[in-house]
Amino acid sequence: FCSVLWSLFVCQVMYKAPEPMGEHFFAESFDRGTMDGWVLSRAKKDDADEEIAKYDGKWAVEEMKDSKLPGDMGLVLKSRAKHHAISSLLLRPFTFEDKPLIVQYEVNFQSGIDCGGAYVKLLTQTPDLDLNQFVDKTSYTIMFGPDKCGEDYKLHFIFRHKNPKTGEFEEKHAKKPDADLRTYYTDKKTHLYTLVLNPDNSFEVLVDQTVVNSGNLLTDMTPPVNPPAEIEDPDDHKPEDWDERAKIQDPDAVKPEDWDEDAPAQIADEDAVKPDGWLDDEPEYIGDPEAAKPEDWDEDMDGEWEAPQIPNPACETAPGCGVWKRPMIDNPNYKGKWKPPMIDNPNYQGVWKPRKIPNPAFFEDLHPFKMTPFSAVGLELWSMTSDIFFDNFFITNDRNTADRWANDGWGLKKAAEGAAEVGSGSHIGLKGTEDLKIQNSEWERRWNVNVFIVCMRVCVTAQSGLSDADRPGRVTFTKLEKFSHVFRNRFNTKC
Ligand SMILES: [Ca+2]
Repeated sequence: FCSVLWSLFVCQVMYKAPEPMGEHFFAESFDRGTMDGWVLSRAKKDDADEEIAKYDGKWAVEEMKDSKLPGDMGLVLKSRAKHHAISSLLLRPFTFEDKPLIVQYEVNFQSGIDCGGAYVKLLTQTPDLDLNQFVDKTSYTIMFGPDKCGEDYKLHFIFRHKNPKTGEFEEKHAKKPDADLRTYYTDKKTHLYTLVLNPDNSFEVLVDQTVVNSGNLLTDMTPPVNPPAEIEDPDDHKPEDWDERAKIQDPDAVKPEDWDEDAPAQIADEDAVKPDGWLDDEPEYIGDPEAAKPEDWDEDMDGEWEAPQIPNPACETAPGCGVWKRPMIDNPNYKGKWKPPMIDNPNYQGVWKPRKIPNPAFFEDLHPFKMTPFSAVGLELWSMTSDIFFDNFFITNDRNTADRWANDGWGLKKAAEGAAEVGSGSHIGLKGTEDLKIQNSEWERRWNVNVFIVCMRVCVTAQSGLSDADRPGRVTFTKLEKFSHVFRNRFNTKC
């Protein structure tokens, strides 16, 4: 029993690196603790100031700052305000044929993220691809992943489409996800980013195995993969006599004879009567009788002194003072300037538009999934915040294989981080949130049970090792095995 307890204690810090199972083109857990297989760019950026032109940002393979899984290493972007570029060749180039592409990796913004990217580039297989010279201009087939600056939260999915007519490449951007992405950048938890491209041109972008964006390469990219079949003729110009006036003044209308254009808009109200008590002889304002001429007033210099004007106190109780005037009212006979009425223009030709002509640049590519093969995965990033943690890169053409890798890597990490606490998915406002919560709880439970089972096995191994030559030792093994079996059944787990 004591050894079981001891094993439990030891096993709480055990970690098992994920192993790729099934067909894959790239799998990297960094758990060997080295950057073997990764190439640091030694290039310089063309269009940058000298002091920041070099790709000299630092990378390290290390555990997360507050790792809950000792031994679980990742690739960490270590420098602020520097260009970083690192890449690694795939096991073999990925060619787009009749199977999907699934790209998956984890990001943890350990120190938050002010302004910086954490996206991957899948580098196009070209004869001159040199990972030592990986720069921003290096050809990529797909760019995918999070990017944030200020309050602009992005989750890129961009692919470079080859124009079948000209052979030139053009970036096609997926529409912005509807989901609120902020949590993924701010909660300092490890999030799993997955891109799924299918041979039928459909795509999905997932975070933590929940779809946040989806669509079709033919209909949901900007600019569209295929240009319009017709365009407006740039050589067509509006004729000078083109009549775009929908309404005109009636040329046959005549001003009625009784139309008086001179009648004023307002007239004095002849029905008005001067109110009783109106003081015709009292002015509205009088000189202030209490005012006195200042002693230093010089009539030669200042002119004749006059008392300042104040409202006439005699008017305070009267309806008015001074000359009474009739109030003005609207003139019922007012007509104003005569204008002919508007009628439909019999010569109206509509709003002019240039004529349509066949688009000389037109082409139709119905299989944009068949992108240019890629042979390396790279991170080419600038960030104002360091400590971006990357882990468990995986590229495959089999969804189940990707899910298994995710379960063994991100799933374990998620459970260990305690992120199963309903958390990360609960405020992203997505349909799958409940599923995610259940899944996370399941992970937490399975992780705990797995830890226990591993402990049991360690214990059993120790016991059987001690009793190789002693059959009673086998009895101990059987008891522990039985306990393990019962425990597994109690928790209804397959592990
Ligand atoms: Ca790892």
